[in-house]
Amino acid sequence: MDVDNQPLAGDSLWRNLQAVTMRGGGYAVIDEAALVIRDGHIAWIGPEAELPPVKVSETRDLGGRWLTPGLIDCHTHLVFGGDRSREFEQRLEGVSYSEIARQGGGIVSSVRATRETDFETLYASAEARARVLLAEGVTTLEIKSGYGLDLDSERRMLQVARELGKRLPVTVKTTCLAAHAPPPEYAGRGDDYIERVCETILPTLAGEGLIDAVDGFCEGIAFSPVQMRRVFETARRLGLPVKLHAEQLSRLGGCELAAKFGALSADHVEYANGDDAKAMAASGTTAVLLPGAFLTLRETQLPPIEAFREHGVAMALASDLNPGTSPVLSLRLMMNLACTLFRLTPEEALAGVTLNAARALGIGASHGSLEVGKVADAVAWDVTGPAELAYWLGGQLPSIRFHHGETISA
Ligand code: DI6
Ligand code: FE
Repeated sequence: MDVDNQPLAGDSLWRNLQAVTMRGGGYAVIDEAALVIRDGHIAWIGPEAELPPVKVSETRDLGGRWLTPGLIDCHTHLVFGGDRSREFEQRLEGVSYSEIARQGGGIVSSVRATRETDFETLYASAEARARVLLAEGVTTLEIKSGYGLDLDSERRMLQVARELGKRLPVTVKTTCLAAHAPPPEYAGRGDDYIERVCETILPTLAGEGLIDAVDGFCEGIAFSPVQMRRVFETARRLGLPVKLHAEQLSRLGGCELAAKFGALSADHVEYANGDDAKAMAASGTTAVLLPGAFLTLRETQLPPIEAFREHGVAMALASDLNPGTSPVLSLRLMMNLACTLFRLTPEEALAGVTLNAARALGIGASHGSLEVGKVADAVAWDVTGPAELAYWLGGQLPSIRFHHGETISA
Protein backbone atom coordinates (compact mmCIF):
# COMPACT_ATOMS: atom_id res chain seq x y z
CA MET A 1 0.00 0.00 0.00
CA ASP A 2 1.24 3.47 -0.83
CA VAL A 3 1.75 5.16 2.54
CA ASP A 4 1.80 8.62 0.91
CA ASN A 5 -1.87 8.30 0.02
CA GLN A 6 -2.91 7.64 3.59
CA PRO A 7 -4.72 10.55 5.29
CA LEU A 8 -2.72 12.26 8.04
CA ALA A 9 -3.86 10.64 11.29
CA GLY A 10 -4.33 12.72 14.42
CA ASP A 11 -6.34 13.16 17.59
CA SER A 12 -7.61 16.61 16.75
CA LEU A 13 -7.63 19.27 14.09
CA TRP A 14 -7.57 22.90 15.18
CA ARG A 15 -8.74 25.19 12.38
CA ASN A 16 -9.77 28.75 11.60
CA LEU A 17 -7.00 30.49 13.54
CA GLN A 18 -4.12 32.93 13.16
CA ALA A 19 -0.94 31.12 14.26
CA VAL A 20 1.75 33.24 15.95
CA THR A 21 4.30 30.46 15.68
CA MET A 22 7.36 32.24 17.22
CA ARG A 23 9.48 30.04 14.99
CA GLY A 24 12.99 31.54 15.03
CA GLY A 25 12.00 33.93 17.82
CA GLY A 26 9.72 36.33 15.89
CA TYR A 27 5.95 36.32 15.41
CA ALA A 28 6.28 34.30 12.16
CA VAL A 29 2.51 34.39 11.67
CA ILE A 30 0.68 31.86 9.53
CA ASP A 31 -2.62 33.41 8.41
CA GLU A 32 -5.74 31.28 8.28
CA ALA A 33 -3.85 28.37 9.78
CA ALA A 34 -4.65 24.87 10.93
CA LEU A 35 -2.86 22.36 13.17
CA VAL A 36 -3.08 18.62 13.49
CA ILE A 37 -2.40 17.33 17.01
CA ARG A 38 -1.27 13.78 17.65
CA ASP A 39 -0.25 12.30 21.02
CA GLY A 40 -0.02 15.77 22.55
CA HIS A 41 2.36 17.02 19.86
CA ILE A 42 2.02 19.11 16.70
CA ALA A 43 1.92 16.72 13.75
CA TRP A 44 1.17 19.36 11.10
CA ILE A 45 0.90 23.16 10.97
CA GLY A 46 0.33 25.42 7.97
CA PRO A 47 -2.20 27.43 6.01
CA GLU A 48 -5.55 25.67 6.15
CA ALA A 49 -5.73 25.86 2.35
CA GLU A 50 -2.71 23.50 2.22
CA LEU A 51 -4.03 21.00 4.76
CA PRO A 52 -3.58 17.44 3.46
CA PRO A 53 -6.39 14.90 3.87
CA VAL A 54 -6.64 14.13 7.60
CA LYS A 55 -8.33 11.53 9.75
CA VAL A 56 -8.95 12.96 13.23
CA SER A 57 -11.34 12.16 16.05
CA GLU A 58 -12.17 15.80 16.79
CA THR A 59 -12.17 19.15 14.96
CA ARG A 60 -12.03 22.46 16.83
CA ASP A 61 -13.02 25.70 15.12
CA LEU A 62 -11.05 28.41 16.94
CA GLY A 63 -13.15 31.19 15.47
CA GLY A 64 -10.30 33.20 13.96
CA ARG A 65 -8.52 33.55 17.33
CA TRP A 66 -4.78 34.21 17.60
CA LEU A 67 -2.95 31.06 18.68
CA THR A 68 0.41 31.48 20.45
CA PRO A 69 2.66 28.94 22.12
CA GLY A 70 1.70 28.38 25.77
CA LEU A 71 3.39 30.92 28.04
CA ILE A 72 6.45 29.82 29.99
CA ASP A 73 7.39 31.40 33.32
CA CYS A 74 11.06 30.41 33.51
CA HIS A 75 11.99 31.91 36.92
CA THR A 76 9.77 31.65 40.00
CA HIS A 77 10.15 31.08 43.72
CA LEU A 78 6.47 30.29 44.13
CA VAL A 79 6.80 27.74 46.94
CA PHE A 80 7.30 29.48 50.29
CA GLY A 81 5.80 29.69 53.76
CA GLY A 82 4.70 32.77 55.65
CA ASP A 83 3.82 36.23 54.47
CA ARG A 84 5.89 39.37 54.03
CA SER A 85 3.29 41.98 53.16
CA ARG A 86 4.11 43.78 56.42
CA GLU A 87 7.65 44.32 55.05
CA PHE A 88 6.12 46.10 52.10
CA GLU A 89 4.43 48.50 54.50
CA GLN A 90 7.65 48.92 56.49
CA ARG A 91 9.58 49.83 53.36
CA LEU A 92 6.94 52.44 52.52
CA GLU A 93 7.37 53.77 56.07
CA GLY A 94 11.05 54.29 55.26
CA VAL A 95 12.71 51.17 56.71
CA SER A 96 15.34 49.86 54.27
CA TYR A 97 15.54 46.31 52.91
CA SER A 98 18.82 45.74 54.78
CA GLU A 99 17.42 47.13 58.06
CA ILE A 100 14.44 44.79 57.71
CA ALA A 101 16.89 41.92 57.18
CA ARG A 102 18.84 42.95 60.33
CA GLN A 103 15.58 42.84 62.28
CA GLY A 104 15.10 39.21 61.22
CA GLY A 105 12.99 39.91 58.14
CA GLY A 106 13.92 39.41 54.49
CA ILE A 107 14.95 36.05 53.05
CA VAL A 108 15.60 34.64 56.54
CA SER A 109 12.00 35.27 57.62
CA SER A 110 10.77 33.26 54.62
CA VAL A 111 13.27 30.53 55.51
CA ARG A 112 12.00 30.39 59.09
CA ALA A 113 8.38 30.22 57.95
CA THR A 114 9.06 27.68 55.19
CA ARG A 115 10.90 25.37 57.60
CA GLU A 116 7.90 25.47 59.95
CA THR A 117 5.31 24.77 57.24
CA ASP A 118 4.28 21.19 56.46
CA PHE A 119 4.00 19.75 52.97
CA GLU A 120 0.21 20.06 52.57
CA THR A 121 0.12 23.67 53.74
CA LEU A 122 3.05 24.62 51.51
CA TYR A 123 1.38 22.80 48.63
CA ALA A 124 -1.97 24.54 49.09
CA SER A 125 -0.50 28.06 49.05
CA ALA A 126 1.76 27.25 46.10
CA GLU A 127 -1.12 25.73 44.14
CA ALA A 128 -3.24 28.84 44.65
CA ARG A 129 -0.44 31.02 43.23
CA ALA A 130 0.23 28.63 40.37
CA ARG A 131 -3.46 28.63 39.40
CA VAL A 132 -3.40 32.41 38.96
CA LEU A 133 -0.47 32.11 36.54
CA LEU A 134 -2.10 29.21 34.69
CA ALA A 135 -5.36 31.11 34.25
CA GLU A 136 -3.62 33.68 32.09
CA GLY A 137 -1.98 31.16 29.78
CA VAL A 138 1.09 29.69 31.50
CA THR A 139 1.66 26.05 30.48
CA THR A 140 5.25 25.61 31.75
CA LEU A 141 6.54 26.80 35.10
CA GLU A 142 10.00 26.76 36.62
CA ILE A 143 10.00 26.55 40.41
CA LYS A 144 13.05 27.09 42.63
CA SER A 145 13.76 25.92 46.13
CA GLY A 146 15.88 28.27 48.24
CA TYR A 147 13.72 29.08 51.27
CA GLY A 148 14.57 25.84 53.02
CA LEU A 149 18.38 25.98 53.10
CA ASP A 150 18.64 22.65 54.89
CA LEU A 151 18.29 19.18 53.41
CA ASP A 152 14.77 18.37 54.63
CA SER A 153 13.24 21.76 53.86
CA GLU A 154 14.85 22.05 50.42
CA ARG A 155 13.56 18.54 49.68
CA ARG A 156 10.03 19.49 50.80
CA MET A 157 10.00 22.56 48.54
CA LEU A 158 11.11 20.53 45.52
CA GLN A 159 8.59 17.79 46.31
CA VAL A 160 5.84 20.42 46.39
CA ALA A 161 7.04 21.67 43.00
CA ARG A 162 6.99 18.15 41.53
CA GLU A 163 3.52 17.56 42.97
CA LEU A 164 2.21 20.72 41.30
CA GLY A 165 3.37 19.29 37.98
CA LYS A 166 1.46 16.08 38.71
CA ARG A 167 -1.80 17.59 39.92
CA LEU A 168 -2.11 20.66 37.65
CA PRO A 169 -2.20 20.91 33.84
CA VAL A 170 1.27 22.47 33.68
CA THR A 171 4.80 21.27 33.01
CA VAL A 172 7.04 22.00 36.01
CA LYS A 173 10.83 22.27 35.87
CA THR A 174 12.51 22.28 39.28
CA THR A 175 15.62 24.23 40.17
CA CYS A 176 17.63 23.74 43.35
CA LEU A 177 18.54 27.14 44.78
CA ALA A 178 20.11 25.88 48.00
CA ALA A 179 22.80 28.53 47.33
CA HIS A 180 20.29 31.36 47.83
CA ALA A 181 21.74 32.79 51.07
CA PRO A 182 23.60 31.44 54.11
CA PRO A 183 20.95 30.19 56.57
CA PRO A 184 20.94 31.65 60.13
CA GLU A 185 22.84 28.68 61.61
CA TYR A 186 25.66 29.37 59.12
CA ALA A 187 25.69 33.18 59.57
CA GLY A 188 29.19 34.44 58.77
CA ARG A 189 30.24 30.94 57.61
CA GLY A 190 29.30 31.05 53.94
CA ASP A 191 32.10 28.67 52.89
CA ASP A 192 30.97 26.03 55.38
CA TYR A 193 27.42 26.29 54.09
CA ILE A 194 28.59 25.98 50.46
CA GLU A 195 30.43 22.84 51.48
CA ARG A 196 27.20 21.45 52.95
CA VAL A 197 25.39 22.33 49.70
CA CYS A 198 28.04 20.64 47.55
CA GLU A 199 28.73 17.61 49.72
CA THR A 200 25.22 16.76 50.89
CA ILE A 201 22.25 18.80 49.71
CA LEU A 202 22.84 18.73 45.93
CA PRO A 203 24.02 15.12 45.63
CA THR A 204 21.21 13.80 47.85
CA LEU A 205 18.37 15.67 46.15
CA ALA A 206 19.79 15.01 42.68
CA GLY A 207 19.89 11.31 43.61
CA GLU A 208 16.21 11.52 44.49
CA GLY A 209 15.41 12.93 41.04
CA LEU A 210 14.17 16.22 42.44
CA ILE A 211 16.50 18.59 40.57
CA ASP A 212 16.32 19.63 36.90
CA ALA A 213 18.82 22.50 37.23
CA VAL A 214 21.04 24.21 39.81
CA ASP A 215 20.92 27.95 40.59
CA GLY A 216 22.58 30.37 43.00
CA PHE A 217 22.45 33.98 44.14
CA CYS A 218 25.79 35.59 43.25
CA GLU A 219 25.69 38.86 45.16
CA GLY A 220 27.40 40.74 48.00
CA ILE A 221 24.56 39.76 50.35
CA ALA A 222 24.69 36.11 49.27
CA PHE A 223 27.58 34.22 47.58
CA SER A 224 30.74 35.21 45.73
CA PRO A 225 31.76 33.97 42.27
CA VAL A 226 34.39 31.77 43.96
CA GLN A 227 31.73 30.12 46.11
CA MET A 228 29.36 29.79 43.15
CA ARG A 229 32.09 28.13 41.11
CA ARG A 230 32.19 25.31 43.67
CA VAL A 231 28.44 24.89 43.33
CA PHE A 232 28.70 24.82 39.53
CA GLU A 233 31.51 22.27 39.64
CA THR A 234 29.31 20.07 41.81
CA ALA A 235 26.40 20.48 39.38
CA ARG A 236 28.69 19.53 36.51
CA ARG A 237 29.78 16.38 38.35
CA LEU A 238 26.13 15.50 38.89
CA GLY A 239 25.34 16.13 35.23
CA LEU A 240 22.95 19.00 35.97
CA PRO A 241 22.66 22.26 33.99
CA VAL A 242 23.22 25.54 35.81
CA LYS A 243 21.77 29.05 35.89
CA LEU A 244 22.57 32.06 38.05
CA HIS A 245 21.07 35.16 39.70
CA ALA A 246 23.78 37.48 38.38
CA GLU A 247 24.58 41.20 38.46
CA GLN A 248 21.26 42.11 40.10
CA LEU A 249 22.51 44.72 42.56
CA SER A 250 26.16 45.03 41.54
CA ARG A 251 28.61 43.67 38.95
CA LEU A 252 30.50 40.78 40.60
CA GLY A 253 31.32 38.66 37.55
CA GLY A 254 28.39 36.28 37.76
CA CYS A 255 27.57 36.48 34.04
CA GLU A 256 31.15 35.66 33.12
CA LEU A 257 31.13 32.66 35.47
CA ALA A 258 27.76 31.52 34.12
CA ALA A 259 29.06 31.75 30.56
CA LYS A 260 32.20 29.77 31.48
CA PHE A 261 30.01 26.93 32.71
CA GLY A 262 27.71 27.10 29.68
CA ALA A 263 24.82 28.13 31.91
CA LEU A 264 21.28 27.94 30.54
CA SER A 265 20.64 31.46 31.79
CA ALA A 266 21.90 34.44 33.74
CA ASP A 267 19.00 36.16 35.47
CA HIS A 268 18.31 39.82 36.51
CA VAL A 269 21.52 41.13 34.83
CA GLU A 270 20.80 44.84 35.38
CA TYR A 271 24.50 45.49 36.11
CA ALA A 272 25.83 43.35 33.22
CA ASN A 273 27.76 45.09 30.46
CA GLY A 274 28.77 44.57 26.82
CA ASP A 275 31.58 42.11 27.71
CA ASP A 276 29.09 40.01 29.65
CA ALA A 277 26.72 40.07 26.67
CA LYS A 278 29.53 38.91 24.39
CA ALA A 279 30.45 36.03 26.73
CA MET A 280 26.82 34.99 27.09
CA ALA A 281 26.31 35.04 23.33
CA ALA A 282 29.35 32.77 22.88
CA SER A 283 28.08 30.24 25.44
CA GLY A 284 24.44 30.39 24.31
CA THR A 285 23.38 31.64 27.76
CA THR A 286 19.94 33.29 27.80
CA ALA A 287 19.45 36.59 29.64
CA VAL A 288 16.36 36.33 31.86
CA LEU A 289 14.93 39.79 32.54
CA LEU A 290 12.84 40.25 35.69
CA PRO A 291 11.02 43.58 35.55
CA GLY A 292 8.90 42.77 38.63
CA ALA A 293 11.95 42.81 40.91
CA PHE A 294 13.29 45.88 39.05
CA LEU A 295 10.03 47.71 39.78
CA THR A 296 9.62 46.53 43.38
CA LEU A 297 13.19 47.52 44.31
CA ARG A 298 12.75 50.81 42.40
CA GLU A 299 15.97 49.93 40.57
CA THR A 300 17.23 52.52 38.10
CA GLN A 301 20.08 50.59 36.44
CA LEU A 302 18.66 49.19 33.19
CA PRO A 303 19.84 45.82 31.84
CA PRO A 304 22.04 46.20 28.72
CA ILE A 305 19.26 45.46 26.23
CA GLU A 306 21.09 47.03 23.27
CA ALA A 307 24.20 44.91 23.91
CA PHE A 308 22.06 41.76 24.18
CA ARG A 309 20.45 42.62 20.84
CA GLU A 310 23.77 43.48 19.21
CA HIS A 311 25.47 40.25 20.27
CA GLY A 312 22.42 38.08 19.71
CA VAL A 313 21.80 37.05 23.32
CA ALA A 314 18.31 35.53 23.63
CA MET A 315 16.21 37.51 26.11
CA ALA A 316 13.59 35.77 28.26
CA LEU A 317 11.15 37.35 30.71
CA ALA A 318 9.83 35.92 33.95
CA SER A 319 7.80 36.81 37.02
CA ASP A 320 10.51 36.05 39.64
CA LEU A 321 7.44 35.41 41.82
CA ASN A 322 8.85 35.64 45.37
CA PRO A 323 7.61 37.05 48.68
CA GLY A 324 10.36 39.66 49.05
CA THR A 325 11.33 41.46 45.89
CA SER A 326 8.78 40.38 43.30
CA PRO A 327 5.28 39.59 44.55
CA VAL A 328 4.14 39.12 40.96
CA LEU A 329 1.16 37.02 39.90
CA SER A 330 1.03 37.93 36.20
CA LEU A 331 3.45 36.98 33.46
CA ARG A 332 1.60 39.14 30.95
CA LEU A 333 2.13 42.12 33.23
CA MET A 334 5.87 41.37 32.94
CA MET A 335 5.50 41.61 29.16
CA ASN A 336 4.03 45.07 29.55
CA LEU A 337 6.68 46.20 32.06
CA ALA A 338 9.49 44.86 29.86
CA CYS A 339 8.19 47.02 27.02
CA THR A 340 7.51 50.10 29.13
CA LEU A 341 10.58 49.96 31.42
CA PHE A 342 13.17 48.15 29.26
CA ARG A 343 11.88 49.20 25.81
CA LEU A 344 11.46 45.68 24.48
CA THR A 345 9.09 45.41 21.54
CA PRO A 346 5.86 43.44 22.11
CA GLU A 347 7.32 40.84 19.73
CA GLU A 348 10.48 40.51 21.87
CA ALA A 349 8.29 40.34 24.96
CA LEU A 350 6.30 37.43 23.51
CA ALA A 351 9.52 35.66 22.50
CA GLY A 352 10.65 36.27 26.11
CA VAL A 353 7.79 34.22 27.55
CA THR A 354 7.78 31.54 24.85
CA LEU A 355 10.80 30.40 22.82
CA ASN A 356 13.47 32.22 24.83
CA ALA A 357 11.94 31.12 28.13
CA ALA A 358 12.06 27.55 26.83
CA ARG A 359 15.75 28.03 26.01
CA ALA A 360 16.37 29.34 29.53
CA LEU A 361 15.03 26.00 30.79
CA GLY A 362 16.91 23.87 28.26
CA ILE A 363 13.69 22.76 26.55
CA GLY A 364 13.89 24.88 23.41
CA ALA A 365 13.84 21.79 21.19
CA SER A 366 10.43 20.67 22.46
CA HIS A 367 8.66 23.81 23.73
CA GLY A 368 8.24 27.52 23.08
CA SER A 369 7.06 27.64 19.46
CA LEU A 370 4.35 26.17 17.28
CA GLU A 371 6.32 23.78 15.07
CA VAL A 372 5.97 20.21 13.92
CA GLY A 373 7.29 17.81 16.55
CA LYS A 374 6.90 20.20 19.46
CA VAL A 375 4.55 19.73 22.39
CA ALA A 376 1.06 21.11 21.70
CA ASP A 377 1.03 23.70 24.51
CA ALA A 378 -0.83 26.73 23.17
CA VAL A 379 -3.23 29.55 23.94
CA ALA A 380 -5.96 30.81 21.59
CA TRP A 381 -6.52 34.48 22.45
CA ASP A 382 -9.56 36.59 21.76
CA VAL A 383 -7.51 39.63 20.72
CA THR A 384 -7.04 41.84 17.66
CA GLY A 385 -3.35 40.87 17.33
CA PRO A 386 -0.36 39.66 19.36
CA ALA A 387 0.66 43.17 20.51
CA GLU A 388 -2.42 43.15 22.75
CA LEU A 389 -0.73 40.54 24.96
CA ALA A 390 1.85 43.13 26.03
CA TYR A 391 -0.43 46.16 25.78
CA TRP A 392 -2.76 45.50 28.72
CA LEU A 393 -1.29 45.96 32.21
CA GLY A 394 -2.11 42.47 33.43
CA GLY A 395 -5.69 41.33 33.80
CA GLN A 396 -7.06 38.20 32.27
CA LEU A 397 -7.69 38.16 28.53
CA PRO A 398 -10.28 35.69 27.27
CA SER A 399 -8.57 32.62 25.94
CA ILE A 400 -8.74 28.90 25.34
CA ARG A 401 -5.72 27.09 26.78
CA PHE A 402 -4.18 23.80 25.76
CA HIS A 403 -1.62 21.65 27.57
CA HIS A 404 -0.26 18.68 25.62
CA GLY A 405 -3.10 19.15 23.12
CA GLU A 406 -5.82 18.91 25.78
CA THR A 407 -8.10 21.81 26.68
CA ILE A 408 -7.41 23.20 30.16
CA SER A 409 -10.74 23.71 31.87
CA ALA A 410 -9.79 25.04 35.30
N1 DI6 B 1 16.99 37.71 44.19
C1 DI6 B 1 16.12 38.47 44.86
O1 DI6 B 1 15.83 39.59 44.60
C2 DI6 B 1 15.61 37.64 45.90
N2 DI6 B 1 16.27 36.44 45.78
C3 DI6 B 1 17.06 36.51 44.78
O2 DI6 B 1 17.77 35.59 44.45
C4 DI6 B 1 15.17 38.10 47.17
C5 DI6 B 1 14.22 37.10 47.71
C6 DI6 B 1 13.62 37.53 49.00
O3 DI6 B 1 13.77 38.67 49.48
O4 DI6 B 1 12.92 36.66 49.57
FE1 FE C 1 14.88 35.04 41.67
